[in-house]
Amino acid sequence: MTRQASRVALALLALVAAAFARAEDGYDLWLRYRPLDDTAQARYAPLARGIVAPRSSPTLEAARAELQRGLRGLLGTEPPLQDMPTAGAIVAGTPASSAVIAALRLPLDGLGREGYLLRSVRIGDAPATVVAANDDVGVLYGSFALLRLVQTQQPIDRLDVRSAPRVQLRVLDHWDNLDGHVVRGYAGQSIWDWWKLPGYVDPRSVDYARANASIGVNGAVLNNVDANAQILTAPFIAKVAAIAGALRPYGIRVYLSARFSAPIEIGGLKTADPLDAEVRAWWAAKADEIYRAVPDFGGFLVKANSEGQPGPQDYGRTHADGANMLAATLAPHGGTVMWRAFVYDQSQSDRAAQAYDQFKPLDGKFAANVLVQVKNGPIDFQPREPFHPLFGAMPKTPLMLEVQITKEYLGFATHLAYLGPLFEEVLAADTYAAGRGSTVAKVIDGSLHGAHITGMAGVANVGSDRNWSGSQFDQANWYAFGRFAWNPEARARDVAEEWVRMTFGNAPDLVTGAVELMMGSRDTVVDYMTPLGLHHLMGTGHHYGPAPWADELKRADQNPVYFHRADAAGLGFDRTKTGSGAVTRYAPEIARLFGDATQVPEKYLLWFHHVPWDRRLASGRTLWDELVVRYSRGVDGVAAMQRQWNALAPYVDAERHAQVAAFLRIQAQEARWWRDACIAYFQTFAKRPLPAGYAAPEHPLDYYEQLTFPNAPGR
Ligand code: BDP
Repeated sequence: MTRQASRVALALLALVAAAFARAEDGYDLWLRYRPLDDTAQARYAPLARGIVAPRSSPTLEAARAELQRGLRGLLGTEPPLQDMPTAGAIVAGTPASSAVIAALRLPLDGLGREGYLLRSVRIGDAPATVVAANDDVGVLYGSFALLRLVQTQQPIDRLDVRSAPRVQLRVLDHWDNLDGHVVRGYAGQSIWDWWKLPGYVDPRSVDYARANASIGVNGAVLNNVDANAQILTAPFIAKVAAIAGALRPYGIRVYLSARFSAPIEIGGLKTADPLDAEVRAWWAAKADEIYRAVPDFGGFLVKANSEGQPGPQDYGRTHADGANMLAATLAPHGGTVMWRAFVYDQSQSDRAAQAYDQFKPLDGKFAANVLVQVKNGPIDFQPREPFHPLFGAMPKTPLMLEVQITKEYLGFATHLAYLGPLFEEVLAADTYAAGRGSTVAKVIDGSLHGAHITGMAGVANVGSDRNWSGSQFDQANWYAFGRFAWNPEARARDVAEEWVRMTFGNAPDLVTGAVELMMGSRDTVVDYMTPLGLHHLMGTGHHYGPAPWADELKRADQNPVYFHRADAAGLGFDRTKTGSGAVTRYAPEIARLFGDATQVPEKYLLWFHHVPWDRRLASGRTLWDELVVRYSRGVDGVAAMQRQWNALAPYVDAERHAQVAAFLRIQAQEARWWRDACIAYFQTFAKRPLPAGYAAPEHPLDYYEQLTFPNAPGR
């Protein structure tokens, strides 16, 4: 080739690559619908022959549109709409909306409103694939499920899939302020453009709704738990109604975080006492006003008497008094109160026990439409926590699990940490509340204690970034939340595999490699941040990077030194009976296990025990040596993820590959920073040398102590 010809060829290649890359910026999430390879297209081709689907409601219309859009992308042919099915066609609908479905007399019992049936049938002589449900929203969920089978290249010729959600309220909590800032958000600004609403509804809301419907999320709390009462004023209610209108066809109800003192701030009352008649009347009128604008409004999320937020205790009332007052105003409209148990008071007692101590005595005192929303662990969304002791401890109260999808304590958007294993770990944890097998999953799906109302909430990681979640892999955490809320006994590995296939592709080496990378990622973060049960060592306020030395906050129980308790003797928080006693909040079987330093799983060792530096652990190494080994293992783990990711380059489009690779480089540097800062700090107590072969921290301790991050995002 001449010089010029090769230059032209290179330029052409670059153009092709650029076009490819532009198309893959992550906006499409797991709903990419890129063409399958020829063999797979041939296999699913019959689905493109036609769709028989009623369009008699916006939800059915959305289901039809999604099937056509998905199959057009995946198979290259858009299935035409038909009145009567041709061979191979898709038939979607409910018995009420579709005569064809009604005539098939399918077993839809037990699927509820949201469940669906996917089945291969014969209509006359012709084979067909049915997407059937009792209600339109079930048809929508079933349509996404059928597309997922094609996207992940599963067999569909003898289909018989019945699926219904095991949890009723599957809700994303947006910690979005009314000025567009997202608290603990690392993916840009809020997707709610309050300023332009209600006149302009960003079409992005519809893609947001599609993504949620595809994983079964059916609720969204639109505003931050540290709520601004303005959201309850008439202008904002109109804005909320506009958003609700965009989400409604996708089966999503909107909820609002309610500020407990709103009757004073926007109602002109002198008190917000929940037992005051005027206060009750104000809230009742407010609820009526909201329901006039949003007839299917979901209800209120409340953070009360927590971290400075107002609440019923300001008036000598209990959390139950507060929750029940709001519940009474919502009950006539079918709304729900999600009352958070994330509280810790001014007492000097162990923060890990305080929510339990405040809420356990209130079991049985909440109104029927109240859920108490409990974080996965007793402190605060740490990389690893044991399950919250309230799970299983309030048999007469529906408990809702709250997890954080946004990675406030796991390296923000740049660190790759797949949270599926974290969700699975808490849901599979055995509370022993009613003997062996009383898992958190069974508490929250209501099966353990017969709860009549069930829920799971995830603090959203969604923002205005083009890729929605701040990083490509953080999309997997949104996806996993939905899948676990639908089925709390899901497996993180299966969920990761689905997501990889839909998000990147089905090549076997790609799937294996990416799933391996994801499955180890959260443990890697735990290793380089908070191994062996350490927790809350993050920088004060912004929670970015290590600051185990931090001791400046007035409240002791917000300082890292409170949590790790390093001294000359050893490391860790003694929460045994002879220590803070927090371990006694668990069922006796668990309290015995966690309370025994020789039995407790090592991953929780320093959560429950103050352990001498020279104590031998399972590895035969001393605590100090093991600590150094774990921190170092975390750093090595990131290097391994970098190698794994590089090996996947042939399978991933250039733009997404490059962004993940760049983020992994940041993660590698910051893992080293975490390791070195923590080892340098803990060594001042342990006063022991590093084990042979382990590198000394790159800088002296004071270098790390002097770093400040006034502009860290998400505050
Ligand atoms: C903590 C966050 C804080 C939240 C709080 C909560 O740092 O911004 O307001 O949780 O859940 O993790 O209320």
